[in-house]
Amino acid sequence: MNTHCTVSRYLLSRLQGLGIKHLFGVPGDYVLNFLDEVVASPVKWVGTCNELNAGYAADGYARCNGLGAALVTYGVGGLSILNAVAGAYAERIPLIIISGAPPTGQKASGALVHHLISDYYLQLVMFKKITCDTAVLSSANTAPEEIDSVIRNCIIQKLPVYLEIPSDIALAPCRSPGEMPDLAPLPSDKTSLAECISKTVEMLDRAAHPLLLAGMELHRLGLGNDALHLVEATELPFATMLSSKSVLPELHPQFVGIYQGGWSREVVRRQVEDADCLLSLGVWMTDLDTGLFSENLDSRRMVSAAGSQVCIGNHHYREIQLGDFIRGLASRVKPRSYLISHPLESNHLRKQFTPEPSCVLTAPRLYECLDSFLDDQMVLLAEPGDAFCAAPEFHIEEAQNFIIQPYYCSIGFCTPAALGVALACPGKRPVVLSGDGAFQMTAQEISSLIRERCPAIIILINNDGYLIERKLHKDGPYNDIQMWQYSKLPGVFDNANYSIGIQASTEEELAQAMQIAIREKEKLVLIEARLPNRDCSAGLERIGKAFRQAK
Ligand SMILES: Cc1ncc(C[n+]2csc(CCOP(=O)(O)OP(=O)(O)O)c2C)c(N)n1
Ligand SMILES: [Mg+2]
Repeated sequence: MNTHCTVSRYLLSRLQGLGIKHLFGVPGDYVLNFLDEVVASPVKWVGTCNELNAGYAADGYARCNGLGAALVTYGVGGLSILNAVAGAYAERIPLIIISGAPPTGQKASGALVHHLISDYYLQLVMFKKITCDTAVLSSANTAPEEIDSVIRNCIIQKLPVYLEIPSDIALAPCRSPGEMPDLAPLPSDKTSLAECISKTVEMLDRAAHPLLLAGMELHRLGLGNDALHLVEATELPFATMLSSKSVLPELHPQFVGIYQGGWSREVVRRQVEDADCLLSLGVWMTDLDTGLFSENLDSRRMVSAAGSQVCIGNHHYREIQLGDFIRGLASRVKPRSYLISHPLESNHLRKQFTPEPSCVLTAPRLYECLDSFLDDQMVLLAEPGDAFCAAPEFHIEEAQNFIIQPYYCSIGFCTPAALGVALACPGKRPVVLSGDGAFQMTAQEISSLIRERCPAIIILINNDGYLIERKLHKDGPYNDIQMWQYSKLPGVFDNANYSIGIQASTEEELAQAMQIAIREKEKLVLIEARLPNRDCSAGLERIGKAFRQAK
């Protein structure tokens, strides 16, 4: 046995090998042994203000880097990160969650140690529900295999995993890491694959108005380029959904728009629903992606590939990996040489924003202004709330440049996630579009953004409370929140001059503030956009109406 290797070093070496350069978290006595090894390794420790934020930061990191990791202490830390891990599980984001734990001797004797909830298994049981694999490293002999197996599942299944390391095991000597575990994706069933590709090719070649609907799994499985190759090779027009926004470029001439069932723009809804062959790739028909299930799609004219199966009419082909299906189709479908299948109308050009002199800011103008400033070096993160409802209107050209939690929808995600985004893609600038309510959940993570010199732009939509909730239901006092002096916050968290806070109440002030943000490339800039009269986007008005009617 190589005495220089320990369980901690083994794990850190694997993290490094998988492209993890940053580890987010909060210390505690059960993880200090491991943390000493972290700071001695090339993996950079990034402390956050709390564990929930560490989880969100690791999630943002994983959305850009392909994998993220967070470290917490037992009980108090482990339970604080649960909501972030649940979000990653719901949305298929691969995260490695490492928790320290009391030493094995104490566990064996059942000692009543601090941070214990009721027994030594409760935290593990909770994590089992929201991860695809777990391991409690109870012996240095078995730890390497257990670490490799858990990591392998994380990467292959694209889901969070949980590793618990008792504090004594962290320093226990173990064998040195050998070859990386085999991370090859699961194979498809060859016969079924060939059959469903042939059937799909037949349907597409026969169709006069086919269309490709690109879904969230393309994002999660990193299949954007394969899907782009397919649409370009075949000249198929395509639509995306809010959850898959920008997985295919939005300035592409074949882009039809964002499909949201009955909430779609009419021209988009018609083109998707009237397609005589709809190739649906990686789509999850969630309530918010389908306008509260108001989609009107005829399954007889559809091919749906998602969740490792392809459905054509009543026929289900199982064990089909989406990537294999898309690449197989691209090599077989005939290109369409006529423009009839192209979008009916183009709405894809970014408009210039010219502020009206002395004009009070409104929500639609705020979003127009922001859209005009976005560029390919920015990653837009949008919170649930009006930001989320306005999101379809932004023009995003690259898959990696738009991040939301479209399904789990936990408010407060974006500010800490921006920390992960900035560290995973140092060449890019995160732009957080957040409501005041969402921002209040995790605002303190601005301090970590400043400490790490992440030049995020935070656009704070100050519409005086939980506006989306006011619109979905009759209003009540529970939607009121304390008014903060938001633009002063960067100063509070900053002990040097790495940040700027600006307030904007008119179109001119906003345009000026955006110009400052662009100019001050190295600084964190928070722009508090004050919207009087609880003004909102057309998208939120529509969604509010749909929710109230559905009651
Ligand atoms: C963690 C969490 N708690 C509660 C909710 C329910 N929720 C969804 S949106 C929202 C209000 C958002 O308010 P704000 O951020 O100000 O956005 P606005 O609608 O005002 O634009 C709440 C409380 C949630 N999604 N996530
Ligand atoms: Mg609000």
